[in-house]
Amino acid sequence: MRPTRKLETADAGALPGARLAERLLIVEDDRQLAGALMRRLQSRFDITMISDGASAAELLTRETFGVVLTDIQLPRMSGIDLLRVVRAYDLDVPVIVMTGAPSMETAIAAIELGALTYITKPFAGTKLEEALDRASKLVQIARAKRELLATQGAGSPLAGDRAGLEACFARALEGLWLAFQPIVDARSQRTIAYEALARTTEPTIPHPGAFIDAAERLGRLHDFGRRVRAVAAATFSPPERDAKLFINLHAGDLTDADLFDRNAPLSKLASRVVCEITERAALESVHDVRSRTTALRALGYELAVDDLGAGYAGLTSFATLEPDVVKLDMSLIRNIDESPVRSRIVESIVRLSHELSMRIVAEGIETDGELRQCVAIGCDLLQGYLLGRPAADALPSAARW
Ligand code: G
Ligand code: MN
Repeated sequence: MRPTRKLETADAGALPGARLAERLLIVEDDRQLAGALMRRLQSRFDITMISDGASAAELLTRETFGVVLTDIQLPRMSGIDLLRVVRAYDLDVPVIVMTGAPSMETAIAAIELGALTYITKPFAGTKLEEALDRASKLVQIARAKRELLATQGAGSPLAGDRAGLEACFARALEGLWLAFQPIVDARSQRTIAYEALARTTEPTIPHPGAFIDAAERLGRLHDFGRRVRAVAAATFSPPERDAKLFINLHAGDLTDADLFDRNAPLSKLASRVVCEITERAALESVHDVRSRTTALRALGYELAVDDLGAGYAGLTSFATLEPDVVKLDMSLIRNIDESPVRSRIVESIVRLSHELSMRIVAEGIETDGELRQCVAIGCDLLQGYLLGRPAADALPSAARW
């Protein structure tokens, strides 16, 4: 039976949208600026002022605010880490990040973590007021939308409805299963590995992205990762007995002790497993990535960089992971046979990777032309619908060329 939906936290439920939107939390350690912000905004907002990140994080897990305005450089916890906490607990409060020292990395991190806007100090003209205005309108729209959805009953979990999201997530974990997609050796044309892809019987979580999104919002990434690894260890039984297993790790999984536990179910298969770590996630957020990847290698795992070329231009994942395998994002592969420019770029990535003793997987191959071009360019391993769709039972690819 579907549990009845309940709006989050008692105080939020009791506040009408307009009043909640007025509750502003300012996190600023510079006293002068804090005072100036207070004077400037107190006629329009019900302001709570906090001077360090950790106290603000703690407060946010207990109380609901309409808008959060935070500095980046703060004592005890940075504004970016605070944003992480906000995303884990309160699901849709708009956060405005302000800084006196803008840098590309913090701006990117802030946007990735869903900051509403990023403003630089000193605040010229009415920029600050405009950002706050926009934020409080968004809160009101979010609440109205939530109410509307609640009157409709079913549907996907509501953004701010933690209880509903928790219930969906629990069912999704319960119904988690893995599809396996063949990865084919370009020379022998044999299936030599399978990538495990998370699926669930829970209808409100339609794809892996939504699954991870829910896990992140609920602060339960580790539970998701553990379940994936346990199910992988229990259900991976390919027809080729020595086939390898490629498994997707989230950057956050690197902080889970279970991953490094010798007695964890997947650890026993480690020498057959390649851990894919996506280029999309910010590895910078993980403390001490180097020693963690070293520990994974010590257990017998190999490492792959996943989704290479999917929009992220940095070299951090390459430099820090020193991967054994590089997986080219399918956006690079799409119509590669019709694009000499893309072919040349991919070819040089392949060549450089080979010089570093890394194997290359071309992902997302859908057509004969793409397949032929990937082989011609020197990709070692091939994956995509043309070679085999993800399936509940690990099935070898039937494709020959
Ligand atoms: O991020 P990652 O590379 O792990 O994601 C793989 C996703 O791509 C899976 O959800 C899988 O179902 C999908 N996929 C696998 N092969 C193909 C393909 O040939 N074409 C498309 N469009 N998607 C694919
Ligand atoms: Mn992958």
